Amino acid sequence: MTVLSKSDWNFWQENGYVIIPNAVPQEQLDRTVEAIWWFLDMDPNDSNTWYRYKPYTREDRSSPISGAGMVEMYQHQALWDNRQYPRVYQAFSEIWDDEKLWVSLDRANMKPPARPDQPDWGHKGMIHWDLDTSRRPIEFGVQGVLFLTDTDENQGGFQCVPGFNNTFEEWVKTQPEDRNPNAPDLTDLEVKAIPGKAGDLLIWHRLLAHGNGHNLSDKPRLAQYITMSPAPEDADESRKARVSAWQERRAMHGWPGDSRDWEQSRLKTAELTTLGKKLLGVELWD
Ligand SMILES: O=C(O)CCC(=O)C(=O)O
Repeated sequence: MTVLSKSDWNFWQENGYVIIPNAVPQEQLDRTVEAIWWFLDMDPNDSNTWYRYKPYTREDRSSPISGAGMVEMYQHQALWDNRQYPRVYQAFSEIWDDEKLWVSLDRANMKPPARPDQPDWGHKGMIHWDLDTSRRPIEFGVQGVLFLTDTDENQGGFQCVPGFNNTFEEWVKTQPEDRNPNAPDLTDLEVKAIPGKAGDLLIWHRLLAHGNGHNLSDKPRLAQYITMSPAPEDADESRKARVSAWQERRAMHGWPGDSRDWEQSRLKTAELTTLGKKLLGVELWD
């Protein structure tokens, strides 16, 4: 039984993203939400605590959260349970038509509602690519986000220019030489907020310009980023780096990370299933 239906594939082709409902069970979503509040030392029932940190900046990394809501938590058991959940894996293996995958060691998101008395938290949203679109070839790749709670259109969640991955090469011919290769000029492009239900896994094509929006609701936006890609062969150095990040409960090199080291000092290393071990790389696929 496949996870993606014929109509999912048609939707994917047309829009550059697809939503897999009920990707993980509700108990796992609950545990992940709880883990985020724990990590941020915030009370889900007291909205005043949601603004307790200033967002981190390039110069000052002392906070565990960015203005766009990036939560610097990477190795919690709850995050791993979602990464190693078979339905999540199956969705990515169908998209790639490959069973030997590695999972990203990515973080979570908590974007609190914009509030006039909290000017540091008015992030209006962004649209970008996580690749340099001036380089060729642009290889196929995907990114993904798991909705941890129901998320309305105005709640600061995932947004994109649907189908833009299909029209990109034509569009780029109309752009100036010195355009920003990491973010499109949005003139004539239509950004759409994509609402979803708790447990939806949204997978998007990496050439789809995307980001998250302005949270104009009264609820926080909560999500976990998960993607997978074919496990590289002869990649012993990356394998070692991934295994150490998991064992030591920290971000991979190059990610902002948590200067408080909460995961390192307060958590045990996450337990992995056989699938989880292969997705990390501590066990080989063959
Ligand atoms: O928060 C989101 O849903 C989008 C995140 C994003 O832009 C990214 O992971 O590159």
